[in-house]
Parts: sequence; C-alpha cells; structure tokens
Amino acid sequence: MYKRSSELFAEAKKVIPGGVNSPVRAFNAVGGDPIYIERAEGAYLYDSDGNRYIDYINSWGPMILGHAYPPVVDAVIEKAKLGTSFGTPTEVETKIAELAIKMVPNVDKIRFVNSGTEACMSAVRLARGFTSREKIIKFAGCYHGHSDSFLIQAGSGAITFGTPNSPGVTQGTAKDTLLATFNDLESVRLLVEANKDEVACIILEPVAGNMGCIPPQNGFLEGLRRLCDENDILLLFDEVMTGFRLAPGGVQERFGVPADIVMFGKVIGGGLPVGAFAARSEIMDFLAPIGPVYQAGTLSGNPLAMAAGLAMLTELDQNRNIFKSIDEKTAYLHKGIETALAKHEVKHTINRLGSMISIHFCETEVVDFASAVHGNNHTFKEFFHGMLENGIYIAPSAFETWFITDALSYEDLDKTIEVVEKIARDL
Ligand code: KE4
Repeated sequence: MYKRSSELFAEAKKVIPGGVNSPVRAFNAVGGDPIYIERAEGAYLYDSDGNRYIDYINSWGPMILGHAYPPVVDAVIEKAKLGTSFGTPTEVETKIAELAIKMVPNVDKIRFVNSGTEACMSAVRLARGFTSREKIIKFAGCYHGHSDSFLIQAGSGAITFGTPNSPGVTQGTAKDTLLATFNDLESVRLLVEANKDEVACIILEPVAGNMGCIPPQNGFLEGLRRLCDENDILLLFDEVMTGFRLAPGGVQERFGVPADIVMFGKVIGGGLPVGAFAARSEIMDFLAPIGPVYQAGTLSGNPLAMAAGLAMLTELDQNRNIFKSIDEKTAYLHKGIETALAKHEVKHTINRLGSMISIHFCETEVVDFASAVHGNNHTFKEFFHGMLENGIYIAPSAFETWFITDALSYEDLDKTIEVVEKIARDL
C-alpha cells in the first residue's frame, strides 16, 4: 500500500536527518514510514503509491480553502513570471499588510517574516526591547516554534525556572523562561508576583492547538489581560494556528480580548513560507530601521509568498461565510465521531473550538498539558493507522489538532465518520 513511499523515505534518510525537514512528519509518534504526497487538490491528498486521502492536516493549517486553490495558485504563477525575489520593497507587501490590518483588531502595523517561529521569536525580542525586561512567561504544552526561549520544559511545580528540553538551549536562556499552567490563572499570578517588574511578556496560544485542541476556560484570557495591565506586561497571542481561522480577526475578534502583539503563520501565507507579527504603532515603531530592536530577513516579504497570502486573505475577507461553514462542518464531524466512539464504548474526550478539533483517548477532561498527556497513546496509534489505511489522513501525533478545510464536503465528513465507526470496534 505504501511501497513507493517507503522507498522514497529510505533514500531521504541517507541525505536528510531522519528523512524529514520537520520532525513531526517522520511518524515517530505513531510508527511506520511517512507517506509521500505527490499532489493535492481540494480536500484530497494523492500519495506516491496512488492512494487518495481525505486530508485533516492541510499542511498543518494553511489550506483552509483546500489544496491547489485556484486564486492562490494563479496569483503565484503570475507573480513568478515577473521574477521571484528582488530584496527591495514591493507594492504587494503593502497590499497584504493593509488587508491584514483591516481584518485584525488592535493592530496598526505588521512585519512579515518567513515562519511562525520567526514571528514568535521576533515578537518576544520586541516585547523585551519595548519593556526593557528580560523574563517571559509561557505555558507548558504551548508551542511557539523552535526558538531557544520556547524549547523549555517545566521543572517540578508551576513556580520554577524552566529547564531546557533540547540540547543546545543554554541554562542562560532557560532561566529567563518561566512556565505556567494553561487555564490556571493562579499559576501565572504567582509567577508575576515572584518576578515583580521583571516579566516582559506572557506568550500563549490563546486557543491551544499543540496539546491537541484546548480552548481557554471562561475568564482565562480576560484574567491574563488584567494581570498584564496591572503589571505593565505585554500580552502576546500566538495566532499562528488560530489566526484567520477562528474568525477573520482570529481569537482577538472571537473572544473580544485584545493582545498587545499578535503573531501569525500558516493561513496568512496561503501555503507559502510566511509568518508575521503585528501590534499598535507605539510598539511596532520600536523595530529597526526606525527603532532600536533589530529584526531582518533576506526573503521576508518575498513577492511570491506575499501574492499567495494576499490571494488567500482576499478570499477570506470577501467570503466571510467560510468561517461559519468550517465551524459547522467541524461540529457535524464532532457529533458523528462522538456517536461512533460511544457506540463501541471507546474511552475518549473530544475537544473542539470552531474548526479546531482533537480526540483524546482518555476519560478525563483535557484542559492543560498534564491532562493532555493522560491520553492512551497505544489507542491513538491504532486509531491513526486505521484511519490512514482507510484513506483518512490525520495528524501523526496525539498532541496535534485536526485542521478543517472548507473544501471538505458533507460526503467526505460522512465517509470519515463511517471509517471511525468501522475501526472503533477494534480499539
Ligand atoms: P513554524 O515555524 O512551524 O511555521 O510555526 C511555529 C508555530 C508557532 N506557533 C504555533 C501555535 C504553531 O502551531 C506553530 C507550528 N505548528 C506545528 C504543528 N503543530 C508545525 C508542524 C511542524 O512542526 O512541522
């Protein structure tokens, strides 16, 4: 079934570490060799062995309108004919910046970079420069890319300096990253009190997607906003996953809680490498070349990537019913999967917010990292491979969120639910 993919993977491992350019793609969490995709269209992936899959990863979020979406593809083709990169300002950068600022509340200016990591890394540097403070508070289980300051694992208890969870991250870096517990406002307040006037920012995924999907509990975001206001701390929303997905204006719009800096990736690039961070002018004007905080990039604002992003955001801005449509499709899928798993008495919890959904094979509520790790990984592996063998492609890790695309039809959803029902018998 996957012969050609396995051959390609064997070749790749000779010249690329682990055969992949991003670890989660290697299927280490679920076993087996990754499948190689040759092409994709709409809601479907086609692998190197000719198998077709209904796609629930969608390049980890960007393909909210489906693969090979004509307006995006056409925009890239037309732009490429004019040259691929100049290293100068181009008009298309201003166009997408104006549109993003129109769609996202509480921001006056935006800086484009090449990945979500770069957006979050730059936003933290900007927060430290703007506040002249060095410490940051992040949440165990939240992922903001692979910048040193974020690769920090909680030590024991909530009030502790983090310890690096990757070689190469120095103690010097780790000491400035404090770890709190998602949905636990008291854990944040204690850190703020214990580090009075030293915390530059609190950074979080306002709807967590990297522990599976974990929505903020009532009052959590509002409480963080209050804590930041009372202590002159900047509130950073990592909306790399939620931005232009949970609403045109992301979580800030959906929950009505303003951030001081908001970061984007994935959807904003329409499938090309784009990250971005945005804030009010008072903060953004601290950035070089007008301010002292340095940040740069050879391909930042690349015309092809900007053209893809502009085409994507234009579609979303002009067809705002898309957001309701993907929410409804996700609710339909949730109900069907719930029924199928319950019918076979499979212990599970399903978390969902808007078009972000995840299945946890445990009976407890999943509200933070500690509860997320209680999921039965063996069951997840079986579930993953059962879905894959039946033509359904979900994230190869229990700590990921399914990404719904509006290209999914209700027939696709029914097929997915049927497969869940079929494999649930043996879980
Ligand atoms: P990138 O550097 O991968 O573009 O973005 C990092 C990032 C930042 N913030 C959030 C909330 C994110 O989800 C991500 C990246 N997401 C993962 C999937 N959960 C990307 C997949 C991968 O690492 O290959």
